[in-house]
Amino acid sequence: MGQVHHHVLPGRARNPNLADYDQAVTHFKWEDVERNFTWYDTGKVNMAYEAVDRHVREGRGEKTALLYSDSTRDESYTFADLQEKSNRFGNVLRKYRIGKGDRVFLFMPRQPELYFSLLGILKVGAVAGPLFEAFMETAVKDRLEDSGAVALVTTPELLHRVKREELPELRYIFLVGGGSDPENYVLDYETECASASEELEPEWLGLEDGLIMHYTSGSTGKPKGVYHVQRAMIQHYYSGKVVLDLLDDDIYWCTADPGWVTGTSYGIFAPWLCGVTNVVRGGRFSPRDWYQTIERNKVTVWYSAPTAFRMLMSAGTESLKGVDLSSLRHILSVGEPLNPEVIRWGDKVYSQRIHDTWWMTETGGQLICNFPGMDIKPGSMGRPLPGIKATILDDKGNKLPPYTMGNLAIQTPWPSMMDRIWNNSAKYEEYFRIPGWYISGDSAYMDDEGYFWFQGRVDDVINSAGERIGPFEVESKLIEHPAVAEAGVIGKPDTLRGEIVKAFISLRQGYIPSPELKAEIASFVRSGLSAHAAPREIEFKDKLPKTRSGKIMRRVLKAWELQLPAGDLSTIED
Ligand code: 6R9
Repeated sequence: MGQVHHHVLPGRARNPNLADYDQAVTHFKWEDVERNFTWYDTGKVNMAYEAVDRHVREGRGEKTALLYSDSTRDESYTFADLQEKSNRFGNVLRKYRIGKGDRVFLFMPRQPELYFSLLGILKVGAVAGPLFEAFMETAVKDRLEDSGAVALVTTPELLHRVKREELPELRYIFLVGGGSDPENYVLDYETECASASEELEPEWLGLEDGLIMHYTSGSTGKPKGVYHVQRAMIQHYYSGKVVLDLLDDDIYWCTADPGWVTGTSYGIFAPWLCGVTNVVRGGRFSPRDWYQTIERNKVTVWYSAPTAFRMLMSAGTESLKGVDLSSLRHILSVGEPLNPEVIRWGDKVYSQRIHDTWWMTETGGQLICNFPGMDIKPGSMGRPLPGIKATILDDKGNKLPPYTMGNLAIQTPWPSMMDRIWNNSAKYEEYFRIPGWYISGDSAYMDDEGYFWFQGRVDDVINSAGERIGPFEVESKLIEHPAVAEAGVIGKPDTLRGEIVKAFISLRQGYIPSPELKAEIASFVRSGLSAHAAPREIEFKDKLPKTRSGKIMRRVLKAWELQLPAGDLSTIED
């Protein structure tokens, strides 16, 4: 482990910024990045202005900003179009007195209106909260309630999952795709936008004013609202340049949904701050469809995830027949460990390296990466971005030597670091319990050349197909089922998805274990919470291992599953 593989393929990186990594690190100053923004001179800050309006003002209004397609739509929008559409929705929000600091959520599938309305929200200084369309009732309610969202943009198909009567702070709903119920403050998005002005002066903000909230899972408690501020744009822009390697004529495709942080930081902000053409493909994953998306749009830079690459790999050469992928010059991955096997497969089928990047919802942007042009060690997440200091700490905060596994920690602060956990300062402070450091929750080691190697999570968070799943949220839903007395949820290793959700369940009296009951319980979670959180495997047990204080010991469940020794059982109940 740890040695450079010297058969590195010729890179097709075009951005010289990091040609000499050590030089770049030595001379790096965030202030040099800040000079690229208009607010550096004017003092007027607004992410949507920098990502859209400034391109229009600087003569790039007719450049294609968004190439959208799904099975029924095929549309293209310029930066000037984005400006007009987002101004209109911004004016709609102002008409209803929604503005600076208000939380406005989005709950809809990927489609152009999601992007227009998100930008409109930012234009008026409100904080955007994108929710993944697969969320069901409970997941939607928990997030809208905790954030105190005052308005929601959604579609008629998803509206029934929004429990209005339980959400007193939610005043307005904007429906994309028809329908309205003005008495109940359900308004038609199109009609409202059509009658609004296309001129709008953005709300001028400070770097510490709100930008976006993403709910994400930890090992305990409900999902946490990770709150980011305008300052994050410095990191989005910089990593767009040096990690995504974006240049003017690139056609960029990030496959992530804006419901996850990758779909906003790198599906919206980074590409548009860098002024490049951004491809969005709606609908479901299929290998053929994805390759055709690359071919049709002549995608040059492609950002995806290990599970997707593994699915493409297992689809075999059949899916590649007759498609021309020669436009691709830079491929990146995030979300889970990128297996060396996948990298070697990528070498063959794409004739280039897939570049792994490491970061989290909380970090707001990429921190440890394989940069274009650098020697890649398959299996390593890469090296810290210039401006970022990463290290490995023990639990007391002592730095550990190379090749020793410990807590992956980042020196604070950096521009896109989360500003707070909404409504939960105790949770926020847990990340910063060692002064001067952010403790990621991942374990890793560093080799003697400063490359970082991911080892796992230190907590019980499950990573299935790149999606972060909190066992607590799933357990809470499970015990709402009448048959379930107790439930403990773990991640079980899986070759395709990295991990799958596995639930151990003890049944209430009178219920008899059966395959049908398993299926029913799984579908209860699927329809109440979301498909990705539903257990793919259920095992019934007479009793679950618990501490004397009554906490289910997931660590013991995991040991059962992996047939490992269960470790210290001194706190177990009996
Ligand atoms: C951006 C995003 C964060 C967690 C993180 C880690 C895992 C992300 C990874 C990786 C191994 C990588 N993770 N990138 N593990 N190698 N390159 O994914 O955010 O959804 O918050 O997940 O994902 O465990 O802590 P998020």
